Amino acid sequence: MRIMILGGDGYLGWPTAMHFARRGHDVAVIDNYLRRRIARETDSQALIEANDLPQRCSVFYQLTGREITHIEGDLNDPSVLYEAVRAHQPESIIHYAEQPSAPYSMRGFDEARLTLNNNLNVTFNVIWAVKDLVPDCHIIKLGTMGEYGTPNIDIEEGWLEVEHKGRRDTFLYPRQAGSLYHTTKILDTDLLWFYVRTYGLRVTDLMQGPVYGLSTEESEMDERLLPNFHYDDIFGTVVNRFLVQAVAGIPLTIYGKGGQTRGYLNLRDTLQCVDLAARSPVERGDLRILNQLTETFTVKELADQVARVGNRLGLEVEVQTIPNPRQEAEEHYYNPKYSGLLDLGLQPHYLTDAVVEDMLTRILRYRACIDTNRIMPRVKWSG
Ligand code: USQ
Repeated sequence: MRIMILGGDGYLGWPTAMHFARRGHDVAVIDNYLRRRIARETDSQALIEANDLPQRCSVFYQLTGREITHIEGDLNDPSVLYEAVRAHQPESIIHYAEQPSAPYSMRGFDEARLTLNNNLNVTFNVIWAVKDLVPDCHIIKLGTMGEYGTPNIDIEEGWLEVEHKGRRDTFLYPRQAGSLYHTTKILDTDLLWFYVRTYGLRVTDLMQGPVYGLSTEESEMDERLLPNFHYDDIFGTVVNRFLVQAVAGIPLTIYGKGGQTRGYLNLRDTLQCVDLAARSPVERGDLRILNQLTETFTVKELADQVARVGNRLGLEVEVQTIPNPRQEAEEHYYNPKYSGLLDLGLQPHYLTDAVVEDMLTRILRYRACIDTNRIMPRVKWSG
């Protein structure tokens, strides 16, 4: 398959590129290093900062003999995307090219505007490039479970059948996000759905929960292939943050009551999910929405597990509750359906104590690089 990965420098983008290239697919990645720039600007650099794409592609080639084409370019500029699509003629486009941080999107006017413009423009450009140049191409878009928010009813997989005054119809499941970043993903879904209906595009929109993990099958080959791994308050997701806090001897930062429940998955399972989606393209005119998670936890359950395993390793881990910088429900109903990817064949890697121990052990090697100024939340939703 000819695959283009937009946002190929990212935490998910680079492992995805290696995954497909190693399996013999023809892979091109595009990135403008936006995340690296805003990480520098907000003093939120990764614990393990990956080399740039040309260097990593070269290491990967030396080890596997497989080439990954890399393009540095800003996908806000339609000509960059059109040129790349013309040259590569992708059968699948995996679209990760968005500003991915909820806290960054809530930091102020400039950050909110950048998030809104970047995320919507890139999705819009992808839609048009596919429609004009490769209308059969399957767009696989990374959405987020955060699009649904935390409703007091079960979360269905993308769609809800509604009965109203004796009549029935099916609509996109109601969405109500908790940050501007998550809201841009809702708007992406609406744009995609409009253009799927209008132009008959093929789209899979993956509603992903927070991801954790440091390594994948391919990154095990060489440390220089590791994805960038964030633990800061801006780009670090909660499990990765707790692991680093445990190693650094900082009490784990539960925001508020800690009853916030989310659907989590291992980085290795993100690759499986995207692979399964790519190998089962939808028909023209279909928008398939899949909830991408393997298990649910409260934040407090996660903290307790990391503390328990960390203490077994002799780390003396404490757990603290700090005022919640976000506006979100801290105790709520949460029952998402997520059978679509399991039906396609997903074999989950669950967050067992052994997995936590393995991640803690890996992070211990980088203990000296942890900057403790990047732990406490620096962005408040209330401004
Ligand atoms: N949290 C804490 N303590 C921390 C960090 C986070 O209690 O130190 C809490 C948050 O308040 C939230 C939950 O943990 O309730 C998850 O936070 P997160 O930072 O791991 O995830 P979030 O900001 O929601 O965003 C992440 C990714 C995003 C993805 C999303 C999926 O950065 O790209 O879309 O997870 S979801 O959360 O399901 O919307």
